[in-house]
Amino acid sequence: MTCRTWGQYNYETFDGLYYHFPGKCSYTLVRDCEDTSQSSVVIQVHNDPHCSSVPYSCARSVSLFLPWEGEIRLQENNITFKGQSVQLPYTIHDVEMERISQYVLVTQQHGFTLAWDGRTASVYIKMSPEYVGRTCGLCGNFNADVQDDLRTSYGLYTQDLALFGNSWMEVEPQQAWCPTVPSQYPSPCSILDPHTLLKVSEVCATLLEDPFKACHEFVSPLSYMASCSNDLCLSGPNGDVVCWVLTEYARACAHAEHPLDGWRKHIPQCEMECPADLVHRECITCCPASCNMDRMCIDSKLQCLDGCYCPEDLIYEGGRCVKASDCPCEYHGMIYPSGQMVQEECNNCTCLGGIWNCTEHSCPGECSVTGDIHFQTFDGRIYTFLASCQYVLAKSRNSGRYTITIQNSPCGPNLDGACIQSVNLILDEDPRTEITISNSGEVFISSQYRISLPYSDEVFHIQELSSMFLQVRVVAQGLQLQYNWREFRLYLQVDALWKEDTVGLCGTFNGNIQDDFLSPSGMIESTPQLFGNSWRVSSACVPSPSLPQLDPCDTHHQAASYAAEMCDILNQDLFAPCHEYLSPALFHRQCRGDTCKCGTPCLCSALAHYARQCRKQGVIVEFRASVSECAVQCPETMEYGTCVSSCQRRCATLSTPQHCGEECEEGCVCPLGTFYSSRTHTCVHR
Ligand SMILES: [Ca+2]
Ligand SMILES: [Ca+2]
Repeated sequence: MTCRTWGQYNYETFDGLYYHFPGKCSYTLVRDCEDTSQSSVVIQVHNDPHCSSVPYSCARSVSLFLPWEGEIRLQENNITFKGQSVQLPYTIHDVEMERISQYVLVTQQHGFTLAWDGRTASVYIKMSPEYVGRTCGLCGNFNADVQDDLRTSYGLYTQDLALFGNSWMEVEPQQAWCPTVPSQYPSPCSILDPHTLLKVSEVCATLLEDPFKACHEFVSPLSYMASCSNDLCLSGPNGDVVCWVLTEYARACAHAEHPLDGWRKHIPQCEMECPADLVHRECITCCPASCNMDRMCIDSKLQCLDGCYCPEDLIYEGGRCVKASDCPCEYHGMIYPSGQMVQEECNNCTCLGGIWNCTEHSCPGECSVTGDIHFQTFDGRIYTFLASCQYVLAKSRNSGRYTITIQNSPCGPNLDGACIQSVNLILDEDPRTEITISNSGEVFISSQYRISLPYSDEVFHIQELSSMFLQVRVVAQGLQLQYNWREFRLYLQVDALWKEDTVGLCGTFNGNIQDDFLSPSGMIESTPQLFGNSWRVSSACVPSPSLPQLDPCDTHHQAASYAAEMCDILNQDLFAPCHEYLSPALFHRQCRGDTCKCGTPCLCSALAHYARQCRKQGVIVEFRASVSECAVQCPETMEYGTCVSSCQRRCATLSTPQHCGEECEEGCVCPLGTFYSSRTHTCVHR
């Protein structure tokens, strides 16, 4: 069932015919002779043209030619694909390569498994049942008939091993001419003196005794005794070769599902030392238990491999042996040990033996409006729309319970940008519960009364979360706004209860990114322009024309190199820890366009926006400390943080407790243990 070749010149066909063929060239081991389209693998072996005495120490390599893909070459411990060195595990289309103990295993589903032991240059090939009756080469026709295995490449059946073997010779490019093996080549033992010959047969007779006897009924020792004499006649009846020939029989037993466990203990010179943690095993399954759940075990795999490996009840993982319950988990390319918890949005996930177990809460949604002017919907669609009128950002689709609008106007030196003039939030369509925030951070209630912060009533809690962010919380409705008016960044969070019930520029909050461009008329619009204008409120304002969007760096090319250079920070080391979680590509594009239009303020806004989204993934990037243009000067006695809240840090909160959420944003606040005094405008101790 397994075709094998070892010690350069020993071969056994799939159907169990052993022969010794001293060819020193390249030969086809297996190919599909019924396949005219040449769409299956061809396996060749390259023997050492200069091999003289000890065949086991001679060079050897194996090639697998994958149709339409190229050549995999195995030589000692090196694996190359199309000439390039590859690291295992490695997959090429449906061919997988991995390392198990000292073997390299190449597996193709519905094809073959090839095991390569680079140390002894042994090859073991098992074909899947699809190949019955189809193969030819030095491995013979795989059809359970040992009689038809010696078939030449031109279809002649022969008993002449030289004729047979030479016919499968392959010419390697750039290789010197290789001599054919002469007909009636002598046995390696024919030149030995009778004394040595006797010694050889004594050593090889070991295979007839215990512990090998236990396998005789499953694997005949005769052909292995023949290979033993051939090998020992070539290299002398002592030394490592003795163990190698015995190992070969033990392997054949293991491949036949009758591993000779512990045979090496009976023959001390063949005992194997293993690295710490590992033990020597006769039968490591070719499909060992793995921490990685998506493994497939297929029928063309060999039964067993021998070598140093983890004890049976442990899993080989990251160079160590671990219990299944200790398997680590992967998250965004990072490995987490079992028991570790990570947060994904509002859910906690715990690694349990290689599997993440997550809570299943419905999470709030967040929409953002940043720069000039980029939107990210609740479901994560990102688009740019030069909104210059008043628009519905988000509202309840089924009720009038809340409506949030933004009022924009053209801005920038050339009036080619759009800026938020005010943000408006109205509950139950009632002007008494209406909040307006101006573009200078002033807050009005009922559209007319300016209020001072912090402000709290039964409905609204409004405060400066930090020196940079204003926050409006509507606890009963599950709504929150964080607005940095200096840096044109607005974040809107809505509770999971608004799922399936929001529309507007923030999109339909339902987990489906495809339907986010829903217009008030119920159509799903195709472009940001059509979609954006459909949510225009004021009829006094002309919709922005649907012109093709120009790259701002073409119209402001004096700023283009500055923008390119500075925004590239997003792609560099400073932000690298975040790249795995959130690709910087889109943020970079937005940064570049905005910075071309309005320079440093837009640059810092764009960097700060990406840094904030990274923080939400748990990656803190303190970019303001490294990018001096964006440094924040805190008022005296205050300090800067990337995630702060001033909520409990005001003198007034000492007498009247505040409703504080868990939110934080970047900016300056009073250091812990101090409180902001509205009288002195500084942080003071209690
Ligand atoms: Ca056959
Ligand atoms: Ca949606």
